[in-house]
Parts: sequence; structure tokens; C-alpha cells
Amino acid sequence: TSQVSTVGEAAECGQLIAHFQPQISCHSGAVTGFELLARWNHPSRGTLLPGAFLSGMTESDHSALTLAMLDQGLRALQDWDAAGLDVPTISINISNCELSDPNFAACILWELDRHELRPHRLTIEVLESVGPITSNAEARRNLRLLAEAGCRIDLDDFGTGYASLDAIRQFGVHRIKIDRSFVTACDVDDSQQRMILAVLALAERLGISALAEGVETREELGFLAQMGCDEVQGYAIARPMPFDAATGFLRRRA
Ligand code: G
Ligand code: G
Ligand code: NA
Ligand code: MN
Repeated sequence: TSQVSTVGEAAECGQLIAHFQPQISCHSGAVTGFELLARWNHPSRGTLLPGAFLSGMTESDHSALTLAMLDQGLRALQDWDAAGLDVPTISINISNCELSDPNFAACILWELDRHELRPHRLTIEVLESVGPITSNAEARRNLRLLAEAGCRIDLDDFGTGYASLDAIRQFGVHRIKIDRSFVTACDVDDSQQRMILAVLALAERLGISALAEGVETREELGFLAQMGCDEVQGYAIARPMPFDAATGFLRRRA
């Protein structure tokens, strides 16, 4: 038998599994969504994290990964809807190279339509840490099409990138995800606190919401809630988990 070696082949074999990490409202404690994080259940190497396979991927691998995550995420929403479990949106990570594909937005909107889910149920996480997405006309067009259709756009790893403020202005970014590097020890470290407060003030002025990622302790969570952060995500709430465990998490909180 041939050895599976690319992410595209892994997708075909059903080896790409979405893990779901909850996002929580600081005000109500309600689940506001789940971020999907890819895992490769490799037959001989065990469970691979994205760090082990993301870097060597071709454009076609990227699109296969996105389609696999999208399909699992949208089917999860269908299941949760049918079970009466309220999950407003799921977030998927995309790579910036996908945004150069003229068909990207149409393909995403087709998948939503095919699953009979409205566009706001999907959040697209875009990264600025790898380069300014706003310099690419096709990327701008794709993001604008998605936002106009009602998809939500998250700016991931906020604070570590290049043209984040420009991106917020150019297409409707709904939410910034404050990078974990600013969140760690924010309850006790003065310089972390000032960063968080500055970013929260920025988000408020721009009328977009802020989610702090990588929240690991109750103390960090308490500080963020007190400072008016809208949402949190991190080990303090739950680790990324397979679909069944995520469903269990929702049932316990319902
Ligand atoms: O869980 P963690 O090790 O899973 O993820 C590490 C990194 O991999 C994160 O920065 C995340 O954005 C990225 N990542 C996780 N899943 C995906 C995915 O499906 N597509 C892309 N492009 N990146 C992902
Ligand atoms: O780049 P992105 O923000 O998508 O990365 C998410 C990454 O952070 C994933 O690897 C995920 O497993 C990891 N992660 C999620 N919550 C926490 C946390 O509380 N602490 C740490 N150290 N990593 C986290
Ligand atoms: Na992300
Ligand atoms: Mn991030």
C-alpha cells in the first residue's frame, strides 16, 4: 500500500481531524463559538499538530485542509443545531495564500449554502503575522465578499502583525484576537496589562469586539473580564478537543 505523505492525501483518507476549542463570553459565560484546530491522525507517526505539517504545504494542500475543517465544522453546527445546543459560530484558520485564489470566497459561500447554514455561522481567522494581506487586491476582494455576505472576520494573533489597523479599516473585521504573548501573566505583569488595556481601548473605539487567546489561569480570566474584554479562549476554559468531547462540554454547560 502507498504511504500517505501529503496533507492533500491525508484529507482524502479522512486523517485530518478538527479539534474544537470553545470561546466564552466574559459577560455571560456563554459559549460564543469554537475555533477549529487541525490534527493529522497519521497512521504511523501518531497525532500530528499543525506545527509538524503546516510549513511544507502546497496551495492545494491548504485548500484541502480548509475544506476538511470547513466540512467538519459545518457538520458540527448542523448536529448542535439539531440537538438544541446554541453555538453561534465556528472559526476556521486559513492561510493567506488561499486568499489569492479568485474563487476562495465563492467556494466558502457555496459550502455554507450546501450545509444550509447562514454565513454569520462561519468566522474566518486571518493572520497578519506573516505579511500584510491588505497589499493583495484579490485577498481584499475575497474578504470583502465574505464580509458582505455575512461571514465574520477575525484578525488572529493581533499585535504581532504588520498592517492590522489598515486591515480593520479596509474590510469589516468583526473581532480581534489578542495574541497569547500579551495575555500571559496579564493579571500581574504591568507591561502586559498596559498592552491589553491599549488594545481593548482600540477595539472599543473602532466598535469591534476583542477576544483574548491563550488564557491559562483563573486570575488572567478575572483580570480580562474586569477590564471589559468581550471573550476569552484558552486552557483556563478548555483545551482543543474532538467533536464528541466538545458536545459533552456544551451539554455540561447548558
Ligand atoms: O493547536 P495548535 O497547535 O493546534 O495550532 C498551531 C497553529 O496552527 C495555530 O497558529 C493555528 O492558527 C494553526 N492551525 C491550526 N489549524 C489550522 C488549519 O486548519 N488551517 C491553518 N491554515 N492553520 C491552522
Ligand atoms: O495561532 P492561533 O491563535 O490559531 O493558535 C492557537 C494555538 O494556541 C493552538 O496551537 C492552540 O492549541 C494553542 N492554545 C490554545 N489555548 C492555549 C492556551 O491557553 N495556552 C497555550 N499555551 N496555548 C493555547
Ligand atoms: Na487561530
Ligand atoms: Mn491566534
